Amino acid sequence: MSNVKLLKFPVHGDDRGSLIPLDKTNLPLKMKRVFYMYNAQPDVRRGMHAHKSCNQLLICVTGSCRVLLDDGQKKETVLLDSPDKGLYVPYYLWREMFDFSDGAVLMAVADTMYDENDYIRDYQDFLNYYQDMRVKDDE
Ligand code: T46
Repeated sequence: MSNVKLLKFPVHGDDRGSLIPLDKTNLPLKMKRVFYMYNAQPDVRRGMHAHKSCNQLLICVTGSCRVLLDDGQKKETVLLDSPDKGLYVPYYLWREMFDFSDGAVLMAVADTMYDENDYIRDYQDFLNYYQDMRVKDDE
């Protein structure tokens, strides 16, 4: 799907364990905010929205979960099951996170501050809002 990136971060490991640094050399966005989701039940679906401007990098730092991405025409599901995998999700994609493993922690790095007005939480509104973008893509 266009502009979605599945990144693999270099791991610094030794006999003490592993470490992954995230900074401006490997982040695909300018970080303004970090949040993380945990205690999600296996049958729960989170997300279910798109954004108007907020790009994000999603990393399942513990456990695993799946992320469904939808551009209004195509859908794609990505498994995040390792802390060295980062999924870059541009603002205009509908996203749903599900299939959380026991103890999963999903971290998001975002390039905007939190603003509820940036969310499109209704699927039909999402299709309408980005309709012009899809028409241009088809041309
Ligand atoms: C996204 C996916 C991947 C805040 O007060 N500040 C924040 O920075 C965030 C992210 C949320 N909240 C509040 C708003 C809600 O009352 O926390 C509550 C749960 O947020 P929400 O229902 O939006 O959570 P998710 O898991 O459905 O979505 C989140 C992000 O909100 C969203 O930007 O793309 O993770």
